[in-house]
Amino acid sequence: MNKKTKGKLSTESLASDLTEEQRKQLCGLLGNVELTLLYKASVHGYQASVFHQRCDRQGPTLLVAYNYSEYIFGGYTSVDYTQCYQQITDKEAFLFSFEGTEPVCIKVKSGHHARYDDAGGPNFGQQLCFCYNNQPVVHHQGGINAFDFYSDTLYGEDPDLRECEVYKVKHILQVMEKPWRNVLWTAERRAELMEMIRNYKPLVMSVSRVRILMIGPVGAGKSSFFNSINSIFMGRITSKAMSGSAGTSLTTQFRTYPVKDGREGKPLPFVLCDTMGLEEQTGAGLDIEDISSILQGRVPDRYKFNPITPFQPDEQKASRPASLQEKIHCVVYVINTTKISLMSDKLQEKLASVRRKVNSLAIPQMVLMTKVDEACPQVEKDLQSLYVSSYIKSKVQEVSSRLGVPVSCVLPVKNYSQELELELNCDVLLLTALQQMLNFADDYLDDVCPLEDNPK
Ligand SMILES: Nc1nc2c(ncn2[C@@H]2O[C@H](COP(=O)(O)OP(=O)(O)O)[C@@H](O)[C@H]2O)c(=O)[nH]1
Ligand SMILES: [Mg+2]
Repeated sequence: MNKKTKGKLSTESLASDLTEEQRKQLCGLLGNVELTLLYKASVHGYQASVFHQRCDRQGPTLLVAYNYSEYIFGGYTSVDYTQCYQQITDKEAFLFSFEGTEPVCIKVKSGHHARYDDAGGPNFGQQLCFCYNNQPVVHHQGGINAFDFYSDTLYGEDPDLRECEVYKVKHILQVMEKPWRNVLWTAERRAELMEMIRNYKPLVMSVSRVRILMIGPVGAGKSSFFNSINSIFMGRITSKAMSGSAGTSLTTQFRTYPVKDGREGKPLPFVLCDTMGLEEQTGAGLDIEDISSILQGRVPDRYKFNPITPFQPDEQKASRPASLQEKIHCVVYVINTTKISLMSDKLQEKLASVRRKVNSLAIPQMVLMTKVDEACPQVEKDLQSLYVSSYIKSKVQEVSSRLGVPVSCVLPVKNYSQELELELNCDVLLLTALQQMLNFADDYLDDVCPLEDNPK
């Protein structure tokens, strides 16, 4: 193990056992953070009392344990240790274990019983108890199932610890001098964007409304984006598309959502198409063949996908190509900002195969980077700090390189999720993203225009 440490990591002369690379990987799970070593069992001892002396009331902490089988594993809790003798609810808690070079993250299920906060050693879900009985061991016990994990994959079933460290996790904001994109956060700008969207006319006459397809993992915020756009034009918060944080795909149907310009208003010139989530496993969630059928306009609204067999087009209909109006004119990958670093190879591969398909049909594509509020505490406080946050910028660059979409085609947004009222800054970002989608759809129509009978 590399014993070299960086100044940032240690207080007093405490040296971390993490390599620089491992520290970076762990920070990737946490956002833009700084780690400060509070407790190191080989120096301070494995007694729970010492652990509490050093780690109580320190805010969010990350525990990193090392066993003799070369496993590095542990957990994160966003809630202080206080010895209150209560079950701790912590929706942000997770366990991790290094598999190869990258840590695998196991999120807490509901957040309930994420820890039991007593005078004993640190524990996660009372399932995984570190420094158990003041000894250099980790103890795995059944009972509460706050986390789903196996002790063999997490730590090779070797309970003897050679080290146990607890780090204080501090979220930091790096502000840039100049915003890297200019946004006018004004009511005039919002009105102007709404007006441009209202008056938008697809470049080809046979297309009355452009069709925008949203693709992404479950929980990324696809349904919420539709709800947010719908809310803006309705002038109040709406939730027509079912949204939620359930583990498996809530949306199982292919839904096409037109948006009206107000309650009695005319339909707006676009349709947002919401798919079920893109699950990582093959044979679950949306399949590449299903996506291909959607792109080519063969899947009807409310078609219920079968995760086992791909969409089977109606024989008669399949014999004639779908009209331009029915096809998808712009593809939007919806990606949760907080999950970019955690994107699995499988998901990345699946997205790459979707992108190849989309490319082959010459459909423009962009990325909607959602949940910027959850990714950066400063942005949560003030959305206007979005484009001075170097962390958000780094996430835009990361998603751009992972998905192979230019940085200029990555649009960060905050969807409405729990708000009761519309908020100007949210609206400006959401409308800017939608405006870009319409422009892209135009690029596509412009391309296919000579092939159509009906150019304007
Ligand atoms: N804080 C925050 N929550 C969001 C955002 N977008 C979506 N959510 C929440 O994330 C969860 C999943 O969103 P949903 O739209 O159902 O995802 P879908 O599976 O892609 O359709 C819901 O609880 C939403 O309220 C966002 O930008 N910020
Ligand atoms: Mg959905």
